[in-house]
Amino acid sequence: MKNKVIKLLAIWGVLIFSSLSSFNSIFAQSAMTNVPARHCINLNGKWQVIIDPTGAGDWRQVWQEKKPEKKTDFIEYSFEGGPLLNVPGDFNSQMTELKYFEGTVWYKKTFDYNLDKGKRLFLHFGAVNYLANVYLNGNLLGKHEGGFTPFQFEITKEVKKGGNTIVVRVNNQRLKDGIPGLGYDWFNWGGITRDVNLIETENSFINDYFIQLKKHSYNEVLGWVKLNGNNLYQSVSIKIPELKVDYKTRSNSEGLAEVKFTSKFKLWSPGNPKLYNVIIESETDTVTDYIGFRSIETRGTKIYLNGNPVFLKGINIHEENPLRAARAFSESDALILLTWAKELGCNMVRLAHYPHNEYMIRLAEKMGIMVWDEIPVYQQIEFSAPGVTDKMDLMMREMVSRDKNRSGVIIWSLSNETNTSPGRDNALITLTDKCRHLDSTRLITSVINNQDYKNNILSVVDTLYRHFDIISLNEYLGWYVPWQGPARNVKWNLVCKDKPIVISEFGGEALYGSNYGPKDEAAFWSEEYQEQIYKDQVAMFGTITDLCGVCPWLLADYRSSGRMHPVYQNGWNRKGLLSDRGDKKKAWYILKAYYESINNIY
Ligand code: GCB
Repeated sequence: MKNKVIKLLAIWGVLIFSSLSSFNSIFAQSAMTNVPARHCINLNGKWQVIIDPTGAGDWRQVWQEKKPEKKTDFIEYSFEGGPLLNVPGDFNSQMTELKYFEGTVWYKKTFDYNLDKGKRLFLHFGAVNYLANVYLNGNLLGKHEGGFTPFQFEITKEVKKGGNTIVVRVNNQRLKDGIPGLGYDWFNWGGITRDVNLIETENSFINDYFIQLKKHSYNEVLGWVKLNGNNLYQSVSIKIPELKVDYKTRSNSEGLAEVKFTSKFKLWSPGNPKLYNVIIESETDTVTDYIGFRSIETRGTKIYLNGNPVFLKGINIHEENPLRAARAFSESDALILLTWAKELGCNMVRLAHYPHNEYMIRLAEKMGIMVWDEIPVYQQIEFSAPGVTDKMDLMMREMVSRDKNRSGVIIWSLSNETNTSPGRDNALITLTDKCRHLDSTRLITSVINNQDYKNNILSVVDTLYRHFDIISLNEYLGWYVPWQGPARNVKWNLVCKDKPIVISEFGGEALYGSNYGPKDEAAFWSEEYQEQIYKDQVAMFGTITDLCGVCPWLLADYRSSGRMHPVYQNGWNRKGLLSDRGDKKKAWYILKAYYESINNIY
């Protein structure tokens, strides 16, 4: 068993390294786990910025911050006297000039520090969308690609006593070989969108750990602790005071310690979102977490939570607070979104289409809401472009690494609506296998939408789902695809009949307050039309035998520049059950009643 665990640990270590090194010469380090529990100095607040639509800052080398020495030194940039932006936060919603901006913004922040001898310092970003080049005191620390996952740099050697300057070149231009690629149906919020922290640690510290129930078990924890530093060979303990657990182990010469113990847990569930205070201790460091223990698995065509069949009453959510028309980033944003989800009767949220901020994940867990966590491998990804599969790999690792101790997270979703091709199949099958290696305890899926719908028969032609734990299907019957017969008579034709099915999207647009008018065209944007889609869909759900969950598109209207109808959309995707002001549309009540009618112990 010991060998097996060490092998698993080796997979984490080796694969993180190899995926990083293959597409970036100076790359960020993968972030340490559980940042909120560390000794952090927060760098949030006002940052000075230079807006750089032409990329002139690159050749002027603005990170060097040259200052004029004599009157005839004409240096054509300066952070001093320029605008300020809030961090965290997208830049588009903070200045009218930046509303549709997709390009470079340079950010600058100064800080004083006095690092005691023997301590280490890390600069940690919760997320920067999309490319970040990070400089400290005029020198490049490294780069990170990907807008929704954390990364860090160790700055122990670089940090100066007294004043230091961080400059970040943030670029949110769409890339053909980016993830997501050029086209996506959400707003491209750029900027330093999540918290920035300095994290001080001891020389040897607890870098990471995985403490979850072993697959299929309700009482056995199987995991590991990983130390970082000079002193890797240490005694390590896991304490759960409430359960009187005091498990002791030792790390090996690579700083890896196996964790394996049993206890009588009150299992986490939506009805009882029990979290335990867990103390992870080495000789040189202590990290405290709140961890839940639960089992999630499939057997045949059913999903089981803690051994009980569960129907996922889901809702899709974008990481956007519609009331501010801005990227969501705080615990209070998360509270608004998740309180709505609760009121709707949901027991799960699909955090579309990328990993949301950690407040959202942790609050959902606390509130008893299961989470579907996803990476932005979305629609037209260029699977064959050089480096793309490495980027997918890295994003999957960064998501799993951050959220793997959250019992609320039950699903890793690795893509949404990709077109069939051998390149795509290979890439997604490989990614699924790697994800399963990293974490065998959760369900893995990819969302597919390649269906044929003729004579009221819906045939799923994309059979990639054979490789996943659940079959996740998006269908827009009643909206993009007109009904071809009564909804309750739709026949579902699946090639693979031994897995649970979840409808991961359905819905239609409605402008709040728009009702059937004398003109026909108005019907398609009215609340009544959206309401009818929900009624028809609910009628159809009743006929799908292996249906284990539904997840409508989506909780609230959200910004999407491609939605250009000047009257009904005006830059918003209107498929929300709530308007951009939080008003409930008629369809809200249909879904709520449906969820209330489902006899589910969760
Ligand atoms: C989809 C996508 C989702 C879109 C939605 C829509 O299938 O997965 O991201 O925004 O349709 O509104 O059309």
